[in-house]
Amino acid sequence: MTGPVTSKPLIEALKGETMEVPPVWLMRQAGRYLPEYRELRARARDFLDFCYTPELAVKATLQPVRRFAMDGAIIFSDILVVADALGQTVGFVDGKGPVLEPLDGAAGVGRLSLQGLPERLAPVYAAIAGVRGELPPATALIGFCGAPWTLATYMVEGGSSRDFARTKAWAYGEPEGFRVLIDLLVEALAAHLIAQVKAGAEVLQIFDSWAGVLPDTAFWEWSIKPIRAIVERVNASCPGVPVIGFPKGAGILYEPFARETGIDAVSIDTAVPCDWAARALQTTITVQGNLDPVMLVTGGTALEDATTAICARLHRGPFVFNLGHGVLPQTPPDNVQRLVDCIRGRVP
Ligand code: 1CP
Repeated sequence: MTGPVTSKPLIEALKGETMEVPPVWLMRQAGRYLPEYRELRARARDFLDFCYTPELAVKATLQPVRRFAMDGAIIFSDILVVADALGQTVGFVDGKGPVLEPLDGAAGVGRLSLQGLPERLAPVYAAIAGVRGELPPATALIGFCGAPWTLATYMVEGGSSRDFARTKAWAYGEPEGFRVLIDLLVEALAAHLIAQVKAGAEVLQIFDSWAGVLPDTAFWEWSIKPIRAIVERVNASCPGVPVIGFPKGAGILYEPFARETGIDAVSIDTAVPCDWAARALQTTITVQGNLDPVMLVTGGTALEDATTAICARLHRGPFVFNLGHGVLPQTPPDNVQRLVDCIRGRVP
């Protein structure tokens, strides 16, 4: 091939092309496992401040891209910035994770507002524009948000949860009240995704990290339907921008999720068998996934064998290499290099 790079492998794969070498990026590819990230993180007052300082967010986004020549750059931000922008009190406690003032039912939802959102999230959009200016020509910039259900769990529980009991009790016991929150989140998240594209994002991913805890009828109601509403809005405003959906833990419900939400690609978690994904999903949609993040901690021939096996099962159709969930903080960066080399056929 000659001439300048005119296309980006990640975008081609997401649009349905079967690639000779699968494009690769990793969920949570920026983060504590990188020494240069820890150095940058120490410069910000707290994690939200880090996300809202474009100069720092641009640098964090580009760190793994420069180190590993990833095919995708995911903007450094968090799913919880939208809760913050809606007016909820959000904090991040080192070693504990996110802490929010829990929403107390309808009254709490009534205090949230879409009004201040574009202004509060302006630094995220500034960071996206900044990254676009510095991105290698073959790398695609990925914007993202949490799905309404997943974001709602953090907003209602006040942080991470084991059983999601408060959120489920509300969704099961008073669905019309819970719907007011979900509908508000559909509006907020669609606006946030569209603004990210206007700022320079070329691909979008919707993280439904806790979709897998829902029984099937609730999964349709609170995962599939709200995501479909978001995808419809995004497609209308940003035609041609591919959207990836990640309903972690959805099991056999991956099939209706892929079919009914209108997404262009589906990210499969570690428990989804690649052979099944090739048959049930990849015939109609691009598949992304699904190396166990612990393999990336393990390294060695186990990592290479697992990587080769995933590629062998999914290379016949449109495929993007990724993990089944995010990079773990204890991951040796050299193992990430080894993974990328293995995918690109550079391991002897
Ligand atoms: O520096 C630090 O210690 C903060 C750790 C951290 C980081 C690096 C948090 C707090 N968020 C992030 C960045 C982040 N979060 C990114 C961009 C970086 C990248 O991918 O390279 C993205 C895409 C997210 C998305 C995110 N945040 C999700 C969805 C993906 C997933 O992991 O399932 C979720 C659920 C969150 C909430 C959140 N924010 C931070 C933490 C530790 C968590 C998870 C809490 C929990 O496990 O419940």
